[in-house]
Amino acid sequence: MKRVSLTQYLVEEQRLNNSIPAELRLLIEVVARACKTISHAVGKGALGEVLGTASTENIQGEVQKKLDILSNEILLEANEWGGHLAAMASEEMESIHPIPNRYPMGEYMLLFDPLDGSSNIDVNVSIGTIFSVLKAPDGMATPTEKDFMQAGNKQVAAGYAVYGPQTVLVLTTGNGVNCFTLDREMGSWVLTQRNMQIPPDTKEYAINASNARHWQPPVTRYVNEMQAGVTGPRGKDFNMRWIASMVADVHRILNRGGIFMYPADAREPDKPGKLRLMYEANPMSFIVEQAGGASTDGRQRMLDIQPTKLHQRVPVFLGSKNEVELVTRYHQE
Ligand code: AHM
Ligand code: MG
Repeated sequence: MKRVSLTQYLVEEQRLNNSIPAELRLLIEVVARACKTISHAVGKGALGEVLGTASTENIQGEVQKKLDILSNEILLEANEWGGHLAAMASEEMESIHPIPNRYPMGEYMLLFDPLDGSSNIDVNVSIGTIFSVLKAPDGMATPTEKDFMQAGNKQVAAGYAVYGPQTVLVLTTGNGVNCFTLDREMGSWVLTQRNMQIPPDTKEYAINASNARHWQPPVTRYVNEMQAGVTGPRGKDFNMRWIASMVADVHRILNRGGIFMYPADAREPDKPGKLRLMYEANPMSFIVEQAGGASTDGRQRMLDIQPTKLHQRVPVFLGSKNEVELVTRYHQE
């Protein structure tokens, strides 16, 4: 089998579809290289002294793990010097990170969740990195948080890496979704799945059911109907999976369908859900839509939401199209 590397894929994609200019290619390759470094650190585990908790909290008031901080630093350092970026933003940093003056400024802006699935780090369950790429607004001089306030439909690229039994990188630049597997011996990303497609129907759902008593009525109705199985209104049995790493749950859905939900609930009424719009929901929604799936906040298309805050939270319903449409209809009724 002829192996296609990430670099070859990006070059050919630019030649064929003119969709990946050189600066964006550099950006994607740099992010992919950083993910390789993170994968290496994750793989060392206790031997690399990377497990456990740091003594700090992030802007969301969550206790940071050592690997959260390390992964954030790896991504920042890798992306500062290339001249492809104007600024970065991350789940682990309160405000945006402009490119230091000593480097040239580029036209893209990068957002990331450096290590998604933090609760799984110390127990050797799949975790990952999520990233989203926006273009800097025309005429931007000094980047500010306001420049990042662009709807998800403005993303020019998005992707995630999963550090699991295999390390994979899933990528879209708006022309379908492709998956690359890290060849650990050669240190290279090899194209292993072209044009991933999410089947429109599914019998599998993912939600943290321990929050059931806090759900809003449309979510309770939707889940109850699935749980009623073959004798209920849906007329079929469903299966449930919850990895507690969005990257891993989404990766399963890209491979065999399913719906992933993290609704808003009554636990913390002033927080609309747990997941963050700009570096979790938006990149995943771009990927899911590019693979033929759908993504909403329960009421409207995720990618059309106009962000107002960098760390804004949002309810998430994404995956197989017909299921996302059904639960969204329940919210609208
Ligand atoms: P993180 O970015 O701090 O790791 O939090 C996001 C994660 C998602 O990956 C996952 O879907 C969710 O939180 C799990 O939440 P819960 O602990 O409620 O199961
Ligand atoms: Mg996360």
